[in-house]
Amino acid sequence: MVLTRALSRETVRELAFECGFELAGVACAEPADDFARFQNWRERDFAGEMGYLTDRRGDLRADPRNLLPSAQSIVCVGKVYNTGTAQNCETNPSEARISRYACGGDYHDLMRERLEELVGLLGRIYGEAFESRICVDTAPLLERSYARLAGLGWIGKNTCLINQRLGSWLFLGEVLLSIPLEPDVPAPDRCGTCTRCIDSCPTNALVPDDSGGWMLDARRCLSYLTIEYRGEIEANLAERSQNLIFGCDICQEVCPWNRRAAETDEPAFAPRGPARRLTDLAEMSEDEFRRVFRRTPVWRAKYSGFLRNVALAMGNSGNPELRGPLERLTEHSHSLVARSARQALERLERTIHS
Ligand code: B12
Ligand code: SF4
Ligand code: SF4
Repeated sequence: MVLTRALSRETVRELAFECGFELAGVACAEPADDFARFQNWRERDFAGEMGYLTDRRGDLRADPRNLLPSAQSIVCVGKVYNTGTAQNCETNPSEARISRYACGGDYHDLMRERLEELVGLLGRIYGEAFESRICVDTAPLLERSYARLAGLGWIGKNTCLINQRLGSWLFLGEVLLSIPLEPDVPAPDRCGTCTRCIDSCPTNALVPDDSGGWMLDARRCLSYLTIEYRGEIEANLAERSQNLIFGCDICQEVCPWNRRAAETDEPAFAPRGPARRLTDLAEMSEDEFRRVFRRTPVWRAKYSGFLRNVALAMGNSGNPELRGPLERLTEHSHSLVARSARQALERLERTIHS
């Protein structure tokens, strides 16, 4: 491979830091061995109803050149999203918990803007014509796999990319480039004999794979159920969702590598949104939901999914004062919300009377 002298991977890293990323590295734009792992995961039906992973769009993940035929390198970046303000309502079951990544604005916009800036800087130094393609989350690319190959960290048993110095509260993004760059070396696995994430998962969603490692069965994962899943959540899983109304951080909260996790003061990630009392959230109209959560990650759950989650959290609260507001939700015009509220009310009555 002919390497461009002016654009070394060290230069790329420095430029990425200038653009506000805490991590950067380079991987080859070639198929990754991990695609076999991805296939196996799909075959075991672990993707649930995430059609974009099981249909043709999923197949595109076999080779990054499906996204940019001229790609030779992938610049992978990591951006810390942990604002250090883990919600103090974790122990109050009548208040909602929203996972850390979703407490601020929509990260896709910020990551894309910064990656565009990076492409501009790379262009100025490279000085010749080249092609590029930016990916953040939604493109059919195995982001964690390439981040691992680019040396950003290892894949923990909780399936997250963990960096030894910064922890795992990281967003990932990539730029595919038609420029050849020397690749980085993957970081070693540092989970060792620890199994804290597996032991702490409330729904046992982390399951053994076929090679002595671990996989996430999304159908059991509270992150999938509260964000991506559009139907009624089964009672035996819903009763374990505590007060989590959007996403789940448990398998990262317990990880020793997050004990001294890096923090960010990026204004776009600063926590915002309304009070977290479940009773207040249960009364939100569709218009209010739009006003508060549009352009934040929570928007993805849609109004009906959001209220479904709020109803389930009320059912798990054990608080008799939530009976009235929950009864009102059983009459909701969205049938998903009404059905979920009925399930939650049954649970609440059971816990109050036991
Ligand atoms: C679908 C999806 C989900 C699904 C399924 C997650 C899963 N673990 O499969 C759900 C909705 C559950 C989810 C949840 C979350 N997600 Co998500 N999600 C994705 C998405 C769109 C695709 C992931 C995918 O292909 N899954 C299928 C499995 C098989 O792939 P994988 O987990 O990526 O694993 C690959 C590699 O890691 C590798 N691998 C896995 N295990 C091992 C082990 C070894 C030893 C080796 C060598 C390799 C290896 O092989 C796999 C196949 O390539 C990516 C964005 C993207 N385009 O990649 C974001 C992404 C993975 N999610 C992200 C985030 C932040 C989250 C949440 C933290 C959000 C939250 N708080 O609720 C949780 C974390 C839950 C968890 N423990 O994974 C970040 C990950 C950041 C990080 N540090 O790892 C991503 C990269 C988005 C982004 N651009 O920042 N997510
Ligand atoms: S995100 Fe929550 S439910 Fe999903 S694997 Fe981690 S601990 Fe389990
Ligand atoms: S909790 Fe332990 S096993 Fe799980 S990802 Fe962290 S170090 Fe690895």
